Amino acid sequence: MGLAVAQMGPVNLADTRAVVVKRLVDMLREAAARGAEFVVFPELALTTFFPRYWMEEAEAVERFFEKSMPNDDVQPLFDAARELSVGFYLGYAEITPEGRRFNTAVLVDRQARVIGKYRKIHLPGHSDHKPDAPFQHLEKKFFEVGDLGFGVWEMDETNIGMCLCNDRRWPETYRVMSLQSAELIVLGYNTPSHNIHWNEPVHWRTTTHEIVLQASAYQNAVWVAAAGKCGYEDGYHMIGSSMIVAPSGEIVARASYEEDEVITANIDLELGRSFREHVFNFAKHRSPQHYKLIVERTGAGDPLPKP
Ligand code: CDT
Repeated sequence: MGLAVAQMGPVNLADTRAVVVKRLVDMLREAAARGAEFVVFPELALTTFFPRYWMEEAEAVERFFEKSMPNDDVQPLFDAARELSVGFYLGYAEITPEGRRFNTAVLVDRQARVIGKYRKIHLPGHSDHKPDAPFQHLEKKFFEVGDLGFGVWEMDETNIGMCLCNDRRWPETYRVMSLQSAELIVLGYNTPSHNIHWNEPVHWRTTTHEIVLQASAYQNAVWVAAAGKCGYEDGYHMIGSSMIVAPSGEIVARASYEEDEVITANIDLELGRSFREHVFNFAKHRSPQHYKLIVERTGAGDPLPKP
């Protein structure tokens, strides 16, 4: 499978949807020219990472949310995908007809049909105003926890699962999808280089990103493709390091810059099968009777009584 990750440099508050979508179309064309059949774009790809700003919900909806997908602004991307016969994953802020708000991604096939939707489950940050923080992380204010679960869709005989940003740090995310026979897990992210919640060394933001993608690809025998939006958005820095990781846990392609950049790999889906048939033969080796706490407890508690 020809796979591309289209990393985005900054999207500033002043950038219009038209300008942003043109950048996405340019990268889709470059990816197709390099043999890609599927392109992964970032989380909230159409706008700046607006949860960093304190504002009322109504203002956020007006400026940053999409009422439908596709819509007139995004249609050029869907048209290019159909013309080039390239599928894609795209993250955006969704408002439903009932007024519910989600951090969403869609899976679009090579005929430009939306065949899957994912709504982000692990929402980081806070919902209150933190005037002393250098910026906000208001995903818990602007979005509801996703209500669609972690799905897997078959596209051109490949089983593709989706998640978004902070989801990638949680092992359950991948395992729920690998138990549905996912072969490729795709995700977009916006990771601020500074963690406003504690004094996390800046370089850990990138190393932890790498570690979770590599370990999760290996432990679940899947390919993982992660596309970031990065660089300085109106002065606020986010990490780059978009990448494609093999089921061996090895990074096979990685972005070098903090700007729009297409990386590609010809991925061998059979490689995942080898891991699934041997070390991670789930049917043969898993012992779910010993994993009950994972669904019974949310937070950590006391050790279990000893048998
Ligand atoms: N967008 C997103 O989910 N970002 C988080 C930052 C968490 S720090 C509050 C991430 O995990 O990259």
